[in-house]
Amino acid sequence: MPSTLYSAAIDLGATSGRVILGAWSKNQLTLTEAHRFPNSYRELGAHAYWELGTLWHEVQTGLRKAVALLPKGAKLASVGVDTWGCDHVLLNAAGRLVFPTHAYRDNRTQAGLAALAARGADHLYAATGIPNVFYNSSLQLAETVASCPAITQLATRCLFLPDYFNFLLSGKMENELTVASTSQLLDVNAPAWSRTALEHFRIPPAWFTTPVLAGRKLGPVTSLPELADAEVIAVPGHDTACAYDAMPASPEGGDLFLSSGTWSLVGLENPTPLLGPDALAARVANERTGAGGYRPLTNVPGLFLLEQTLLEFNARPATPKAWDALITAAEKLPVPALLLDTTDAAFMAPKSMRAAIDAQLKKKKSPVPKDLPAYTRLICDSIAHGHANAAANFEKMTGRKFRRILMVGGGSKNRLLCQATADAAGIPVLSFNLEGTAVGNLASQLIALGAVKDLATFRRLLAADLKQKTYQPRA
Ligand code: LFR
Repeated sequence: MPSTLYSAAIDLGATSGRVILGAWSKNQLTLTEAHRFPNSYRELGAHAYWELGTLWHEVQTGLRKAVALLPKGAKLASVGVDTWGCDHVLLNAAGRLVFPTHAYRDNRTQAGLAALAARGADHLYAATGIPNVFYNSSLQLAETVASCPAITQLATRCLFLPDYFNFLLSGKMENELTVASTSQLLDVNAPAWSRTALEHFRIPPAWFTTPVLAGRKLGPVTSLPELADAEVIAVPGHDTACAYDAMPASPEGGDLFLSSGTWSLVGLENPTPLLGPDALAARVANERTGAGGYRPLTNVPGLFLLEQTLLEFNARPATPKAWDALITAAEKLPVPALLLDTTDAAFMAPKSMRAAIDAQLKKKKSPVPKDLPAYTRLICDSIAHGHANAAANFEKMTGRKFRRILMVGGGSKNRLLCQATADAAGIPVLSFNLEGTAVGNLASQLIALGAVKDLATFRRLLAADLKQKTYQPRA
């Protein structure tokens, strides 16, 4: 093994993507951002779609830039891909796309969701450990089959987005476990597909193969000649699984995990799933870890609210200094008398987030914020309240008292949100200055390459030189 091992993490988020070069030397990981690019879905007619051609172009650009960053004579050992959950492609045996790729915020699943609510679908929760949520792949695929029945003849495979990028890179089609577990189609008790769910949603079982655990080597990169020596490794394909892997949690289990981006994923690691009426009521999603364990979490609406609101202000911050000024101004404002119900369906994909927020406040006869700092304050406090609720539910369900909340992701840089979370939850928040998803992605590659023994070892080594900031709860 060379003294420095180079791997690239391709990390695609719903609002931005990046390719990060990781250098592993003397048990230390150094990250260099090779490429960063915006991402968004586009509307066509009444629906919302991802532009996969653009994403693939950016991935290739990023990988070429990563190779250009290597010291003379060095080679990229491996690449891995993680993305947001739930979204997928349908392919034929030749790997041709046979259906456009909808974005999970498309409202095409609303009717299916209402039908599930009307019939009561607890048996689906018992089977899959995933609550009924509008973005689940189950509802999306059911809508695809219902609106386009010929698809069952055309498609032979369903790949989730990380699986599809792995396929574009390596030519191998595999379903990886962590992203498969976001679908509501996986058996909660096995690394296998759920007959109950597939039958319920009328989805052809032949579209899936038994999910592989993270770390599976898929073979060399076949689509970019300059990367022919690099191995494609199926890392935890779900970005949230990668973010959780990157958290230096104490092995005793006293930590709650919070990955804060467009969504806030509040949860824990557990050897078994959390099921039953309390878990269902708290919308606990029993997603899987790369190694096959469980990370029960609640998906709390996150910084999408702020990102979308900012788009409506010309005065939105463009530099770190301007961001700091906005947060400082928001911090000086009093705690809002009334917080937002961030789970309002009107906030999921509004034409105008500001108008949606104002409408909810007006309905409650509460004044609307007067400027951007006031919106920022209201949104951050409301998201933090969602974090605290989720934390309280997990304490009730597990009978455990959590000592700390570990936080990674874009929100960990937002001190207003970190402090508000500590205040609302009543326990310290430790925020890490860390590209969590990319780090978890790279960790899986390093373990697969034999450079690191296992995840516990990686976390221990990572924690040794990690910068962190602690926010103590205030009364
Ligand atoms: C975060 C995330 C969440 C998932 C949501 C939709 O990026 O992956 O975990 O619930 O996106 O897929």
